[in-house]
Amino acid sequence: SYEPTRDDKFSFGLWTVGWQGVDVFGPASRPLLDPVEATYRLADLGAAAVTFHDDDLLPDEDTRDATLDRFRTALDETGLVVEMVTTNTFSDPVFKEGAITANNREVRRYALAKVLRNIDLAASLGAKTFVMWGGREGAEHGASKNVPAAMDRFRDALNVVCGYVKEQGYDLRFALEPKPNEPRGDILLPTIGHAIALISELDHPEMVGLNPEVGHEEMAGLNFAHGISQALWHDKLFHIDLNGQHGPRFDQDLRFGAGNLRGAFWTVDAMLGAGTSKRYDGYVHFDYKPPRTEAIDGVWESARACMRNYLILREKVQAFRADPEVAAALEAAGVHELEEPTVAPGESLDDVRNAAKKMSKADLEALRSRSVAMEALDQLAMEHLLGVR
Ligand code: GLT
Ligand code: MN
Ligand code: MN
Ligand code: MN
Repeated sequence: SYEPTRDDKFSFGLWTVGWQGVDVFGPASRPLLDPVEATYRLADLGAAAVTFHDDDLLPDEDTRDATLDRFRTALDETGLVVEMVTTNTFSDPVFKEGAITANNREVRRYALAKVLRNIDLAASLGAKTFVMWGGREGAEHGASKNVPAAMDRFRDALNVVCGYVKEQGYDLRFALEPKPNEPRGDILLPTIGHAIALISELDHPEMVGLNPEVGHEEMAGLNFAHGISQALWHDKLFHIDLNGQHGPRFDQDLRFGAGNLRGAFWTVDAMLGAGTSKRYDGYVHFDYKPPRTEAIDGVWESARACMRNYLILREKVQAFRADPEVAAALEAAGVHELEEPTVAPGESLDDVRNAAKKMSKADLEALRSRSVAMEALDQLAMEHLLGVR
């Protein structure tokens, strides 16, 4: 039936369905969508949670309190929760040259104050994750950005916000969202790997993880399933942004399942642990943009499709992992052998050297010409995905 339930923990950014279609070449193609109304609609469609930027929900001071009241009522009436909050440190031209890593110190302090205010709001709404996407942290010009100094400022800002959350006793963790480019020519922390490396330099590394987005890694030509698998290994997959992308080009933010469909299959497999016990158990969050061509009916259809495609792919992945022929193919490909340490406990490196020395020419030849049987394994996955198994 592929009907979402609250147990599926689907979550949407209010800016996703709320995107009016403004792009580099033209103005809005859709009218403004009231974020509170969007909350009711997403609940009807089967979502369990919503997320937002300060500016999505509360664009001006005059209406801030009234909108917050209406929003809290919507949460009460629908049972939806706010699971994540993020700060818009990219739209206002004040952030044109960066926010927490802008060269201009006044801008950095203004950005930090905006983030701190939004942390208080996130905590008051019960959010557990606070995303930081540094879309304007970066450069277009050589020599215009001292990258080591920018890393110092990034580190300092994260240390400050972590310290603040601890001091206030909030139950909130931070998730960095990497992106290689757009809107800046080159963005700092361009990939999952770069972000993980910065986290290890922090005062409270346990409080900071990642919010990887499918399209952002694929814009860099990277394998998203591998990226989140490594993040899981580091215990850093705090949150996720699911969407679709057709390879390295502008950020398409397609609905989940569109674009690289095989990648989406392996993404769901990785989220479910890829046959291991390390799985992602957070909210299944969609960050996409209903294409500018669509009217409001297409907006709701695309939101429905994100969840539906996830449920279809989850079923396919589970069938793949439960298929006895797949179990045999995994065995034939020696996949489980990798779980065995290369040097056994108690063995010395001389044991390893001696074992290598003892290998005959024939032993080596056998290894060189061995079957890895991976085409067969991959074809089984393909056939599950294509619906013929
Ligand atoms: C912006 C960006 C997204 C990020 C949001 C979080 S902002 O919409 O394109 O990828 O997830 O701040
Ligand atoms: Mn994107
Ligand atoms: Mn995102
Ligand atoms: Mn986006």
